[in-house]
Amino acid sequence: LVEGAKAAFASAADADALEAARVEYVGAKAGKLKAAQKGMGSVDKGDKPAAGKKFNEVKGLVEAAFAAAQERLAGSATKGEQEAFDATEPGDPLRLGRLHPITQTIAEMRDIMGRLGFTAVEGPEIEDDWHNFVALNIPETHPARDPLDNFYLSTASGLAAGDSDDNALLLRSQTSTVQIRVMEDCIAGVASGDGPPPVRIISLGRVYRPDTADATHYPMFHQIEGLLIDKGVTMADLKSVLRLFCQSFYQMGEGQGSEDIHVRFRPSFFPFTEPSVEVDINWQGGWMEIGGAGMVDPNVLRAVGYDPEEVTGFAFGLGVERIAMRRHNITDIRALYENDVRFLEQF
Ligand code: FA5
Repeated sequence: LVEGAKAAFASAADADALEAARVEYVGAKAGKLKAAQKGMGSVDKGDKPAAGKKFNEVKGLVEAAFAAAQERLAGSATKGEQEAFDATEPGDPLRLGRLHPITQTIAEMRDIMGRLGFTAVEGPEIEDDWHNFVALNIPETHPARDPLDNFYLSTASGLAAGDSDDNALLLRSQTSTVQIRVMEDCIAGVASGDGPPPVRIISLGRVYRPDTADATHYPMFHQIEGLLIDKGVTMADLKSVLRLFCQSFYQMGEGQGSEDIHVRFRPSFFPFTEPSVEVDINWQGGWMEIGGAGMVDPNVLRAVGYDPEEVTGFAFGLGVERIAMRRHNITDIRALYENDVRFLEQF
C-alpha cells in the first residue's frame, strides 16, 4: 500500500492528478487506507496491538508521501511563475497625456501678450446682466440680449431669460465682461489711492452662445480679450498690437508662418467701442473673421467711473479656436471637441 501510494503521488503531474491519487489512497470514504483500517476489525484480539501499530506506521508514511507531492507541485507552480517573469524584457510604455491644442494655444497667447506688457486676469463664467450687457452699453432692446442668443440661468426670484432684471444670471457670451470688472476694480483702486491707470490686461476663457455648431461655430468656445486704458491711446496702437500679436503667434507655430499672415480691419459696430472694427486674417485663399475690436466707448468709460476727457483706451476680443485652426490647418472647429485621441495626439 505504501509503495503504491508513494508511486501514485510521485507520478502526479498536476493538482488534478494528485487529487485523484489522494481520493484513491487516503479518501475518507473509499480510500485504500480506510479499507485497511476497516480490515483491522477481523484481526485476532492478541495481534491487535501490533497490527494497530503497523497501521499507524503505514498511515504516517502514506500521508508524508502525499504532503511531499503537494509541496512538489506547489513549488513547481511558483517556479513556473518565476520563469514567466523576465526582468530584462522591456516594460509596457507609459502612455503620456498631452495638453489640449486649445490649452496650448492659450498658454502661447498669454506668453506673447505678457511680453507686450499685458497681465492676464480671470473673470467668472456665470455673469450678471450688468457686466455682460448694461455696463457694456448694450441697451435693453438690443438683439444681443435675446433669450435665444444667450444661455440664461433662471434666477432665485423665478425670473428668467431676458427679463429686465439686473440680477439675471447667464453664462457669459463674451469675455468683454472682464473689461468692466477690471475697470471697476481699477476705479476702486484709484479711490483708495492704490494707483491710477494704465490698465493693460488680457483675459482668456470660455464663453457660451446657443449657436448651431458648424465648421467655424461651436456653442462653447474661447476668447482672448484685451484692454488698454491710458492717456492718449489711439486706434494706431490697437492695430499695432493686434498685428504684432498675430505675427508672433504664427511665428511660433510650425504651420503657416508669419511671413504670409495678413491682418485686415473692417469698419463695424459694437455698442461698447467707437469706432469699432472687425478683425480678419487671411486663410485658404480668403479671409476668416477672428474677432472684434475698437476704441472703448466714452459711455463705457463713464459707466465705470473714468473721465473720457482724461483717458482713452482700446479693447479687442478674438476667437481662440479660429486662430488655432489657421495655425494647425484644422478646417472644422468641431474636431477640437470630439475627443478623438487620434486627432488630439497630433498636437
Ligand atoms: C465679441 O464677442 C466682442 N465682445 C468682441 C469685442 C471685444 C469687440 C472688445 C470690441 C471690443 P463677436 O461676437 O464678433 O464679438 O465674437 C468675437 C469672435 O469670437 C468672432 O470673431 C469669432 O472669432 C469668435 N466666435 C464668435 N462666435 C463663435 C462661435 N460660436 N464659435 C467659435 N468662435 C466664435
